[in-house]
Amino acid sequence: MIEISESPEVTEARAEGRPLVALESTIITHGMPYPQNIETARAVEDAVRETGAVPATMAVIDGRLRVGLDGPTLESFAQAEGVAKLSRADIAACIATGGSGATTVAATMIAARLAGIGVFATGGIGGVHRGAETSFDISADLQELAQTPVTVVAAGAKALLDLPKTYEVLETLGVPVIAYRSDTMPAFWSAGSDIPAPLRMETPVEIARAHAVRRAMGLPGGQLVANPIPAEDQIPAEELAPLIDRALQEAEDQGIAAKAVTPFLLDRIYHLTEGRSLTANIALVLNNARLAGAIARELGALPV
Ligand code: PSU
Repeated sequence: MIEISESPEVTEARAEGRPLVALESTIITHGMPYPQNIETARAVEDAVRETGAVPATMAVIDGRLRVGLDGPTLESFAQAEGVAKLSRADIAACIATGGSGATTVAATMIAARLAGIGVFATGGIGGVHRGAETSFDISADLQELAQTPVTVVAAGAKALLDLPKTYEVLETLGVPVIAYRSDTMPAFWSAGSDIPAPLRMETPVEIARAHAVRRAMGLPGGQLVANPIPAEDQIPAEELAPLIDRALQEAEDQGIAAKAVTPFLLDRIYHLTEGRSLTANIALVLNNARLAGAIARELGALPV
């Protein structure tokens, strides 16, 4: 029913018992402009390899779930226009109809579970959009964290969202939110915020153990590891706030809705910060890839 094709690198890693880290593809097709998207995708894969783990970038291509993309496929994805953005609601339909698409956090978690991969690195998860009390726009990423047993390493939720409401929803859904070496929640492009961290951990092995204990207890769902952007790469929240407000106003004026909202806002903030948001986004994804690799290694070393 469902064909899963693994890259030779992923197959070899399995044969050698090496840890795997899942990576998403929507960040490539919808999150960053070309050519920075492909440069980042390659650099993120290399950052995972440097930890001794092996990257598995996920996508659906011609009705097949791809676990690990080769260089030419990654490049064609990075250059393609109008690629579908797949989430829980449409990934099965895409596979069934022989289609292609990039995987969001939610869809990558589903793919990782199918492939038996426990750790996944991205930039920032989706969450509760500002004004959700009238638009009802809440990312499917939050529900996925409640259901699918994958540890997601991100710089928190994207700061263009309503962060307090996003963390309220995660609490309601019973998702462990672990800030890495921080007492406050990171805010994507900024290292901290005034939101207290629900949980704090200091080492990859603690995070791996928490993943394993949830599995042993039969608790459904994953964990969110919120890894602050390195201080030297961050953009202060006060500086970003008026630019985020402006981008949100433009989205409203232009009637941008549903799946188009996040890519529109990221692109507008990129232009309004004259490219600095992208530089920060790249730095934080690389930072997350390194932490995810370390967690995957620890998870692989734990007794099953
Ligand atoms: N991280 C980034 N940039 C991105 C994303 C994550 O640094 O573009 C993507 C992920 O695929 C995430 C999606 O699932 O943004 C959120 O989209 P939405 O708000 O429409 O659920």
